[in-house]
Amino acid sequence: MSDNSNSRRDFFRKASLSGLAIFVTSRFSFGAKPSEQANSSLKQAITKLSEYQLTAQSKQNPLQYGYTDLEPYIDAKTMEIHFSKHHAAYTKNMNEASATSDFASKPLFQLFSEIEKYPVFLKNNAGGFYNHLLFWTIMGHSNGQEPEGTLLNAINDSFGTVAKFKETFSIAGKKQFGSGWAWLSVNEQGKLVVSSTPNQDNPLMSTTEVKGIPVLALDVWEHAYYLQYQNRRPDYVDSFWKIVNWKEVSRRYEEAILAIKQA
Ligand code: MN3
Repeated sequence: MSDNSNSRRDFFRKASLSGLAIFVTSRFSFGAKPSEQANSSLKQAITKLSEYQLTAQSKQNPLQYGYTDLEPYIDAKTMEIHFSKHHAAYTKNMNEASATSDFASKPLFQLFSEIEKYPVFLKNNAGGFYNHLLFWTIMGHSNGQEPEGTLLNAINDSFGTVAKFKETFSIAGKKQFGSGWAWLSVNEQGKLVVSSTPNQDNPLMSTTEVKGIPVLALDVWEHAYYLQYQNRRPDYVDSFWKIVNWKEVSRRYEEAILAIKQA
């Protein structure tokens, strides 16, 4: 018998003597609760993503298209203000709030996964930084693209049809009360799920109910549509489908699925 099993046996004997046997045995028999296992596998999966290199000191990535390229669905002035003022401000605030902190060099996704430990100011601005960074990449000039390949299969699997998925996602965006976001994410079981969050929260945050790796996002803050659509948020949400960059959503989906399989 190895030293290891001797010490294990010794541990159980001592635990039993001290009246802890039932507690110890039940811990070993049942292990972590399913929800704890799910959260820890998601925490593992996010470390495999290319965006895990982002920190609270990261900067805006340049837009991969011009301010006019999303017209007529999103007007150039809205894009300009949204990118160069709103997103720039979240980025600057996050950079400044973390500059002299011990979490400046920690991965942003790690901060999100334990966001309750940090000030709300950081949560709001780091969320604003990341959510917009993702948002810009999943849009592009309209070219009549639709989901295809493994992403299409996954959408059909979770929602029945692409039309039903779009309806579910659109409702999430239209019904989000006040400022917030609609999301399509890959959850810890590798399934696609739709959700919405308030403010600059996102599905990577420990405080968010529906957790996952986001692959598609829609900003439903008024600053995202008010110049062109005023109070008509539903029209803005419906227009969004004309400018989704499904190639990038697919890339993000494949990466998320691989990360979850490796976790
Ligand atoms: Mn915004």
